[in-house]
Amino acid sequence: MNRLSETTLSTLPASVRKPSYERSKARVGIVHLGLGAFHRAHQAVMTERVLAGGDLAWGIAGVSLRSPETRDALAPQDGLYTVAVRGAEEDRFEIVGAILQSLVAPEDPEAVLALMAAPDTRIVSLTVTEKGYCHKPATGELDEAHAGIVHDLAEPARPQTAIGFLVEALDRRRRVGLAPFTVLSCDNLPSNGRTVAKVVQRFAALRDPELGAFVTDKVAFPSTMVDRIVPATTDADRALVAEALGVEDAWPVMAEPFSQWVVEDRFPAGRPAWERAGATFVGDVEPFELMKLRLLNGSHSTLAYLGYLAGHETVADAMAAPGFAELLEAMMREEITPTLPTLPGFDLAGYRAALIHRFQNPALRHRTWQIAMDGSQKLPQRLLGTIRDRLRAGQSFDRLALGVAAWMIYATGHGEHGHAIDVRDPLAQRFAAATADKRTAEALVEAYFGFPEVFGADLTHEPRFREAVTRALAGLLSIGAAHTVFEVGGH
Ligand code: CS2
Repeated sequence: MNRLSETTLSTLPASVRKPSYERSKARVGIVHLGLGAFHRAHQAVMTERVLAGGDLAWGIAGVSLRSPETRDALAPQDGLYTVAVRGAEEDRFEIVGAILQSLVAPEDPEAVLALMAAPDTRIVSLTVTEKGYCHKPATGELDEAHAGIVHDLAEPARPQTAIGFLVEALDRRRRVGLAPFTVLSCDNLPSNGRTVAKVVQRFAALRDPELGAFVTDKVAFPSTMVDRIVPATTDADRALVAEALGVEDAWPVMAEPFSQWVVEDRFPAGRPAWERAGATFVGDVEPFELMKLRLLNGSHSTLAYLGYLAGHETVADAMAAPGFAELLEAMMREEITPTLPTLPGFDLAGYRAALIHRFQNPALRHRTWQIAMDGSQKLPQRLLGTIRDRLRAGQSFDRLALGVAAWMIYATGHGEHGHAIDVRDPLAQRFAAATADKRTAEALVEAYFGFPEVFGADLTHEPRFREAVTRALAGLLSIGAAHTVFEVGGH
């Protein structure tokens, strides 16, 4: 079978959407760090619409900070790839051409820096996941002991971390009198613009106080709320795409039909008209971010840990089991919604109902194990912030505590019947060591409270938190996740 490329585009079925602009005339205006599936199914698709609208100044150069796999898949395809939009009833396919170049940072950091420092580059965007910010999740401060940060401070011209790349490129622009690019975080972090600003400004100041002042005074870091469910691609997905397209795509991406992007409109160096692609530009993104992180991601993580422990491979499988949908619905409505700022005119009940529906999408096959990754980085903004607000208001949070308790069991590395779990988390080894000989709920909670970088100094000293999590954990340890959800879900 032929490979997807510029030359095989004309052989695709007429129903497949293809780039409608002259790709050879497009220029790189955006350098994107973190060339994963999410970026390719979200920002790149919105940018594709801008290019199709005739503004060819906003092509993307995608940078992988670690592995060459995506570049190796895309290069023989002239950068083209498929987005398979998988709905409950039908699939739609689109070929995206917005990624004009792909680079692998460890192979040639200089090439990445040169592109970031080029006059045409006006935005550097990021999807590097929570841990890519090298911050302390509980406080948002730069983790100055992080191995990558230590390296990048010692060798600024050959950075390894996204933070090191941003600061070195900004410094190069400053030295030649070029205006800085706008830094656009597209990760699921609270106030992601402010979070990245804080770590970048601190890193720059550690390198040189003048550079620190420049970054603080001159660089814009708009916040964004990003949303689209994009499971990791499997070989079965590749086969599905090959069958539908009649050509092979080494790395297509799978996505749900829903896509949302709310962006703070602060781009001193200019920006694409992403609103033409459905993005919403607002003065203050934070209420949207909080809503999405707490309702969607908070439920997603709860579902992932409980669902995994109960033996469900995918989100849709868990949603079909007794009690899960009811548990999430009640958790969102009773425990999370009252903590959210009001968004005038926004239909929160409709948003919650849509989330349940999205999680039920049977075509996506989103693995609970995938969402369970990096819990130590995700829990603070997904569940713990909400719990803090509930505590402050003197309100109960039993379902949120159940999510935290399920994570505590998951992160020990041992599932319900003693089977080993492949825990992916920067703190995985430390969690395993700290919980190794702990059998009771009390002992486990005590072990996890030794991680203030996750729980902060406050929650570990909060008796109501300890009590609620210990109770949830004791329940899970005695009757298991499936029964607990069945009972709590109100059956
Ligand atoms: C998920 C998110 O993997 C995860 O942790 O909760 O990636 C989720 O699918 C997206 O945030 C949806 O926008």
